[in-house]
Amino acid sequence: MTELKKLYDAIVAGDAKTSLAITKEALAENVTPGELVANYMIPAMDEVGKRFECEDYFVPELLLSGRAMKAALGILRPLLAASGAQPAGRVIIGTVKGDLHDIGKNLVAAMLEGAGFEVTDLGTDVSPEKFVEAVSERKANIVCLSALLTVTMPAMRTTLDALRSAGVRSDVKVMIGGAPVTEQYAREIGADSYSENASAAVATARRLVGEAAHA
Ligand code: B12
Repeated sequence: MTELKKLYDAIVAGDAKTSLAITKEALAENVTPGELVANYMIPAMDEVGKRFECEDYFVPELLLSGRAMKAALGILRPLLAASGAQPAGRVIIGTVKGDLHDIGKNLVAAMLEGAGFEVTDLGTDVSPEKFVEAVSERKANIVCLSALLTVTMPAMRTTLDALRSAGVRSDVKVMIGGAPVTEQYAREIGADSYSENASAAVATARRLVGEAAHA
């Protein structure tokens, strides 16, 4: 019987090879993808986030852990989709125009995916027009905007303006985040929510989809 805690340990240690191997072994032993994601992978990334906050971990460790998480998600994603479970919601995510930081955005995307959301990642330096196009095309429930530079934060406002001008603002919830972003800024620009980190983003995304369903 595979010791599943090793999956948690591999992600925290940034060991993609082991994370992939344990995931394969666990699946062969009929452990469900949902159990792996919820009980081992998300808690591992939470731990990685905590270590980064208290400066035990730095950017290289974050990247390695993100890669180990992605390696396991790569084989789980099709299984999660094939399990027939309805996606928890459709999410568009990207780093706003002018900004190339993507480590945090990738973590948010991976956690949302792990939590059963269908995620379309537009990458970095994404123009407002590209966000609008993706929201309309994918019929997204939520659009997530990331910014790490104070000088690129205004692009969040511009993106919201573009969603309004295109007449799709009321179709989609807007969640924003990134180190310089605050709850107050979210209110100021008329976003629906702000989340401080990737695990909070999952809880907020679930709440936003629930609110939209009851609107
Ligand atoms: C790594 C890094 C880089 C890398 C980026 C690599 C990559 N692929 O992302 C490189 C070297 C390319 C880089 C470049 C630059 N950087 Co830089 N960078 C950083 C650094 C060290 C870490 C950022 C990071 O990845 N953090 C780890 C992740 C996990 O945390 P996070 O991004 O905050 O994400 C978490 C939350 O914020 C949240 N979150 C993030 N996005 C979203 C989105 C949503 C929707 C939600 C809900 C939540 C959420 O959840 C995440 C996970 O918990 C920071 C310093 C720091 N300590 O933050 C500087 C920093 C952000 N960079 C800075 C600067 C100035 C630059 C440059 C302008 C430097 C230069 N002169 O060229 C360029 C800009 C390039 C550009 N146009 O974007 C400054 C920004 C200052 C400011 N306030 O504007 C910082 C703060 C460094 C500093 N102290 O001066 N950088």
